[in-house]
Amino acid sequence: MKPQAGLLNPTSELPSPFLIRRDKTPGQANLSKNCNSLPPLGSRVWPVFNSAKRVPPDIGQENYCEATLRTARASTQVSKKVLITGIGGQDGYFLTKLLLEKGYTIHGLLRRDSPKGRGSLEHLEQGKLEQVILHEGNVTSSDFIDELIRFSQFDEIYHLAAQSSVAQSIQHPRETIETNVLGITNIATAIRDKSPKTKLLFAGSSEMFGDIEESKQSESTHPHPQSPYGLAKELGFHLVNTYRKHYGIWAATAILFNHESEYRGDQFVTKKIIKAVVRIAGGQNECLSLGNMYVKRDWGYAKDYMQGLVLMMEQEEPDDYVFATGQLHTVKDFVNSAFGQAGISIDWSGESLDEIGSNQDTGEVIVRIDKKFYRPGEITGTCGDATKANKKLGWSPETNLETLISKMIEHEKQTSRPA
Ligand code: NDP
Ligand code: GDR
Repeated sequence: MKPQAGLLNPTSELPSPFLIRRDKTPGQANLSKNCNSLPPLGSRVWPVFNSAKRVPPDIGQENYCEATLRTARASTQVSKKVLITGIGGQDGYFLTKLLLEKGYTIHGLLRRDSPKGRGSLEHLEQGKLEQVILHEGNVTSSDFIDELIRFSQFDEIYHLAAQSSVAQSIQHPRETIETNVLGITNIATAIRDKSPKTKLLFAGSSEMFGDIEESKQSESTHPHPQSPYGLAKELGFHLVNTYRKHYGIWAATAILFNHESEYRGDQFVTKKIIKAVVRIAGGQNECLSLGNMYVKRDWGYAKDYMQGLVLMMEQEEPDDYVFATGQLHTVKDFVNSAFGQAGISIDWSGESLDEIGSNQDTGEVIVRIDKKFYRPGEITGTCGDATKANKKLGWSPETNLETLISKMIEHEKQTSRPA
């Protein structure tokens, strides 16, 4: 049977006192609630607490707990205990890998009944997933978040969980505002009231800036959001600032420009393009439908950006940083480049909604415009200035757009290959 990572139900549902599950990593132990019985597992069974890890019957629960608690306390002096919310998303994958390499004890929050299950975490190498302690719960539940944070006293929390699609936020503003506003509010408040030594890093977004009005957008650019998603991220940014300045907690926002990877969600334009390119280059008779191809984005590679987040968290003093490449490309540039890397050149003809892209060799139409993908309040261009991150953190992006596209194509070819 495939080994599984530890997954705990919301701690608020668990009877006290303590359950201590020893991690596979030598010298580390992970604490969670409930020692007297195994935690009730959710609808999906995660066989973490398999016989190998159960409390040995001959020791007795109380003694085992006390002994392991001592080990755990000792181990926290060398290994940081970190919570990543939204761990099953694109960025969660890269951040988990980076922090595991540092020897940290990683707790991850997954949404209960997520249609994606453990999402990108499934791609972690053999042996890594087993080191992650997974909690199932929703960032919108203040009771759950309070209890998790109060009990665990994390050293650091990376708050990545969000409804992250701008297009979805236009369709479903209420869900976006609920998740993206309540999530950061619950976490920051729980830290302030129940675990004030915990450092908090919030994944903010360039979407809060809105359309570009100067050459590049930096930490001092005034926000003008143009979608419910952008509005919610702006609120998160101000909330983090308020809690830092007035309530004394270590809290900071990473203002992230678009970053993509092999593990990008299917709803985003880069992944949508790559999937279609690989299918079309593989011989499928298909046409890629897109919205506005003339919008410009500053696309980077997710791993580079997560390295930036780790550097931010390592700072003594909390501060906000922009992460961006400073390079602008249109969606059409991305399309040309992706098809080009797959060996297909495109002839463009027509204008506006009638513009089409044809395969230069076969004449087949492989790209069309569909009005339904146009957005009201579209941000026509965003470009970031990461000078501060470069100067203060020594950060700079390592992966250019061509390399990013090549990584995405390679991954798509591997994973979409028929078994
Ligand atoms: P993803 O959408 O890939 O991941 C977000 C994760 O949050 C998903 O795993 C999702 O779970 C989880 N989530 C959503 N709602 C809840 C909830 N109510 N409770 C608990 N978990 C929840 O996003 P990315 O990894 O790309 O982005 C990470 C963060 O960075 C997000 O906050 C995003 O807004 C922000 N950001 C991202 C940028 C980018 O270009 N990637 C740029 C700027 C900011 P589920 O699978 O169940 O939906
Ligand atoms: P974005 O990413 O809205 O910038 O938000 P997305 O990939 O969805 O759109 C990028 C641009 O491409 C245009 N576009 C299309 N987009 C999609 N999804 N599908 C299409 O068919 C299509 N055709 C054209 C869009 O209009 C848009 O201008 C991302 C997310 O990761 C956010 O979480 C993050 O905060 C911001 O980047 C910075």
